[in-house]
Amino acid sequence: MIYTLTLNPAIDQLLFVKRDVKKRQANRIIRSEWDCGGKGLHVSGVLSQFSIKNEALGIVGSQNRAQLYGILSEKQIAHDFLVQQGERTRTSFVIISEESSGSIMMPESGFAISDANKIALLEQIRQKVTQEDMVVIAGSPPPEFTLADFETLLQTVKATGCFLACDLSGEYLRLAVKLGVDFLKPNEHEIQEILVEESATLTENMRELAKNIRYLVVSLGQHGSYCAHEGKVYRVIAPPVTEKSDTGAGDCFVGAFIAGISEHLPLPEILKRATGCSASKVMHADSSTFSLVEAEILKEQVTIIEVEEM
Ligand code: TA6
Repeated sequence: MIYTLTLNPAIDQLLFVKRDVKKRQANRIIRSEWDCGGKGLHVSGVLSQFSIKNEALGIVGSQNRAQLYGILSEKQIAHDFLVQQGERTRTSFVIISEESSGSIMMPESGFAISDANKIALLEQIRQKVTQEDMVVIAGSPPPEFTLADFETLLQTVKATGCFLACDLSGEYLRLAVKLGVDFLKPNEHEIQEILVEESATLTENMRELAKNIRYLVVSLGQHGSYCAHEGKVYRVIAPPVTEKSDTGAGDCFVGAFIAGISEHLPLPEILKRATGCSASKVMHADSSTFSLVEAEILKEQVTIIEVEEM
């Protein structure tokens, strides 16, 4: 089983505008849609599209639980959330302009998890997760979820002996590196937090970090990614696509990558599939839609080159 853990889920409110948002004028919303948000939920959505059994875990607020569950059932995402009474799962506003590509994402911070739910989450992990499972922890933790809380969480997951994948940033990313995990996917900015040797190149740094992280991917947006695994570093060049919204593209990559590992595919195939899926996602306006058919075609346009150090 693959469990995704989203400590701070969201409901994305997609706000479509005609032109790019500008100050001192009415930026009229021409339509608005809802989508699930929070990185672990998107990973779950991708796994479900690949028909890979998974369950989304995390903590949701009671107030808008029905709305979130409705979106999840449309996307066939199975879940076993803990519910915090009297709270509301945060909204993440995503502005998409018809005039230009890209999106503007503005997530609310979410509610603080109660001590009782922190304990219940650890208990749920101890009861559910076994050595054969994979756990994907993705997205920003909510307010007041301290680094010490996060360390307890990571140690609890690690104690099960499962495959642990993380998509984190800042001090949580640094902690994941320190404790050692099986998969990490910082982007080109987030990786700056964990460089071992600042004067060395990115790929030299990745080689060093990958001694402790089985699969280390650094995503470069439309330019593709680097991946370090078993002493080798690969440069992955993504196919050019017409971008509608980049929101959720990284999560789509992670979901497809984890799907590939769980199916024991060779690494070049995993990288091609994940890159094809995220390129397809970018062509769609919402936060989670991608097409398996488009991804199959785009996958064939992905180039992978092994990087040799000078
Ligand atoms: O990566 C896209 C996304 O999952 C959005 O759907 C949005 O809700 C946001 O990221 C949440 O990111 P955060 O880092 O705050 O967990």
